[in-house]
Order: sequence, then structure tokens, then C-alpha cells
Amino acid sequence: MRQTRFNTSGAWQRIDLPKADIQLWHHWLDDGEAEAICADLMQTLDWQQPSLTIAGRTHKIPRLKAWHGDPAAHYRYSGQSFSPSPWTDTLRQLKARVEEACAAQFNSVLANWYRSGQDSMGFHADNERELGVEPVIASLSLGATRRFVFQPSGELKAQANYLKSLGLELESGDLLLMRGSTQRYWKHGIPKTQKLVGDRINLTFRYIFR
Ligand SMILES: O=C(O)CCC(=O)C(=O)O
Ligand SMILES: [Mn+2]
Repeated sequence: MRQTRFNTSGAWQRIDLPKADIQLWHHWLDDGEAEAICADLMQTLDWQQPSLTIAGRTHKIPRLKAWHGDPAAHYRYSGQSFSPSPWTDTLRQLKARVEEACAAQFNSVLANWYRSGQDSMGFHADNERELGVEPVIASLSLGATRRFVFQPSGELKAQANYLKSLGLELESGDLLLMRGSTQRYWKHGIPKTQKLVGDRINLTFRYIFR
């Protein structure tokens, strides 16, 4: 991996994928701080486990999630509009630090809590219309290490079927920044694992346009 510095000071590494702009700041938070923040978030966020209906069958999503942000940062999903829960002190402070590290602004955060290796997130792109044409997404990982996998999306796969997936072992305190055309050409997900892994919380800071 090539070392690069961009926009702001810091220890960003560029992740080399075509038609993507992905940067990783390994151990952006040290272990102690990441652990304390993870414990705080478990207690203070508005955790829910909604159901999804796929092909006529209803399942609870395989993780817990919470959505916090500015009151105006509505999110539309499956024809419904959701208002975020308010910022907690911890989230507000983290948001300011993430904004500085990423030289970007965010008005909401989606939190996901993977309780074990059986919790997961399917492949998707964060390309909803309200995220704008080139979404800037800052993703902070806390707790257990999990494999985050990129796969070329339909459009890119059709152009270059030699492209393979790329896995990143995201550790506690790692900050991943996705910008530019990343969401257009790549999908990402957190596969289940048979390994014995503990709790992991991931925060994705986003900017929702109205
Ligand atoms: O848990 C992760 O690292 C990924 C979360 C994610 O992709 C999302 O919230 O959209
Ligand atoms: Mn995502």
C-alpha cells in the first residue's frame, strides 16, 4: 500500500482500487480510547433491530442499528422517511474530530453493532439519492476486528471482469474514508465469520442533502 498525505495532516494510506477514492487511517484512535467510546455507544445510542422483507419473507436484520444526526437529516428508505435520533455528546465530539481528519462535513451517522461473527451486512453501495452524486462517507470501527470486503459493482464488473474483490481487516480505531466514484463502482459488506469474534460497532458519518 502506498503512503499518501491528502487535504490535512495525518497518517492516511491510499487503498489502491480502480475508479475509487478510498483512504484508511489505521489506528486513528488508540485502543484505550476506542474501547471506552465503544462501551459508551453501547449504553447511549438508540439501538434497534428492524425487520426487512426480502422475496416475501420477513427477517430481522442480522445486527443492531442506530441512526443519529441533525433533525433535518431525514433519510428515505423503502418509501418511508426516517428522522434521526439526536446527537449524543460522544457522537457530537467524534463527529467534529472525524470532520477535521477527513476535511469534510457530516450531518448524520449510521451506527451498526455486530454482536458476534453471525452478525453481518450484505453487499451494498451507499448510493442513495440524498447522499449526493459522489458521497463522502467516513467509517470508524470500534471493538472486534472484522473483514470489510469491496466487490466491483455491476457497472464496473461489466467493463472489467478481471477485477477481484478486496478485503480489509478493520481493527478497533481504524478510520476509513470513501469518496469520489467509490459508491458508483464498488459495493462493500461485512460477511459473517465462523471465527469467535466479540462485539464490533461501526459508525458511518454521512452528509444527507435535502
Ligand atoms: O460495518 C461496516 O464497516 C460497514 C457499515 C456500512 O457499510 C454501512 O453502514 O453502510
Ligand atoms: Mn455501507
